[in-house]
Amino acid sequence: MTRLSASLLAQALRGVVLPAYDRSRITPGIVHLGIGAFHRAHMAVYVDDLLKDDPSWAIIGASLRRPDTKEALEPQDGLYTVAVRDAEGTHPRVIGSILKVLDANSEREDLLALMASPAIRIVSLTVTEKGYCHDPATGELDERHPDIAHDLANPAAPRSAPGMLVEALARRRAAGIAPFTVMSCDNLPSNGATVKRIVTRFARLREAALGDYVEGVAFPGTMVDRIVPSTTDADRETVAGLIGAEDAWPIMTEPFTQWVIEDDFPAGRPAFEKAGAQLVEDVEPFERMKLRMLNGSHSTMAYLGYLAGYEYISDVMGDEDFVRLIHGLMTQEVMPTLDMPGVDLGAYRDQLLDRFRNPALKHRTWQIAMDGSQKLPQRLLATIRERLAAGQGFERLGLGVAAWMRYVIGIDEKGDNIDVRDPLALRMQAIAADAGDDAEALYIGLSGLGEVFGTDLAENQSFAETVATHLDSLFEIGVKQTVNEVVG
Ligand code: CS2
Repeated sequence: MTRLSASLLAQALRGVVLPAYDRSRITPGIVHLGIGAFHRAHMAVYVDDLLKDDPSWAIIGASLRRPDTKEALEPQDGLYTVAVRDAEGTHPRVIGSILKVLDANSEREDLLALMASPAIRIVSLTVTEKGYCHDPATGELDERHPDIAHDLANPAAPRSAPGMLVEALARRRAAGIAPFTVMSCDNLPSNGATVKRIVTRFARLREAALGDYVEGVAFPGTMVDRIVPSTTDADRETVAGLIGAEDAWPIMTEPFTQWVIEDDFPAGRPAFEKAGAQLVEDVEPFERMKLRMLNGSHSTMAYLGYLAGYEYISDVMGDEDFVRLIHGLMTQEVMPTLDMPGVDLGAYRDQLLDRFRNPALKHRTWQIAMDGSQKLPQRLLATIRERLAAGQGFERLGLGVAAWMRYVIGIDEKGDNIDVRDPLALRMQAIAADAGDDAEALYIGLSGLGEVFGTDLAENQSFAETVATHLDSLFEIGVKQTVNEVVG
């Protein structure tokens, strides 16, 4: 079968939506760090919608860790398929907004030179929570992080995202070129302000004046939302069948997409609103709503669901007890913490439950379970802190935290190993080994992880009671029974 490529596009693929602009005329205006599946299902699609009106905003992507995206897209001239799945079927569309992908490891100089060039007016990022090298509990740069130490010692050859941004900004400053706007599209709390704090701190450690300069750079906050399971070989086959060509890395996703952006782009921006993005003054209420409602539910379903033997989120949604748990978590415990004038939170919740049910979207609980130590603070713990301060209960959120503790010990209910992926995995497994069968000791060990729980939660009596009781129950009667008791 022929491979998807620019020359193939000219022959038109039957039944497939194709770029609505002449690809030979588009020029780069955006560098995107972390060119993973999420970006390709989200921002790259919005930009693809806009290039017909303004061809100067195409994207050059970069991967900071692995060259696999470059290897997949290069032979395809940067083209790939986004396949939207719902109960009716799979709807393919070829995206052309990514001109090229650079591998930061082998093409670092090219990437830095590009980021320092005047054509680039936005550098956006999806490097996942851990890619910012910060302490998730405080939102500050982790100055002892090995990549940060490396980049401070080798500022002109950085490997971390903060190091790349600061080196490129330093080069622009030296050349008298106005700075680009930095736009994080990761699920961090207050992602604009948080990333600004991290990057400014890194710059200041390099040189005080560089810190002052970065202080003046715009870091608009964003709320991003689209569910994107990782692509499987079966998906590759499905897409090949639909487009009649081979695509080494199609992206499978849901119909829903949302993007809320703080309108702060001194160097200009594409007309994102024309592609359906909401441009607002303050994104934080939207971000809080999404992180607590969607991602808080997701993480809770991921740990409990994985342990209960459910491979996909849609399987979890097939269990009525779990549905009641998640409905209750959102309605009773999260919604009262949100202040969203003009948004119908009940409707938002119901829409989320429908999205989770999407049977065509094979979203693994294991995938969502990854990197929990980086995700829990903004997804579950921030809500719990507010409920504690108001003297309110948090049974279901507490069960989510207990399920994470039960999961990260790395052994499931049948005694099989769990492949726990987390930057703290080794430390957590050492804590679990020390605790042995003692659930109380496990609770004390894990809640002592300061970068996850801070000191306040570790020392909080009600937090300990709620979470440790659930953890004990997870060990004693198992996941399904515990969920049943909590919803009963
Ligand atoms: C998920 C998110 O993997 C995860 O942790 O919760 O990737 C989620 O699918 C997206 O944030 C949805 O917008």
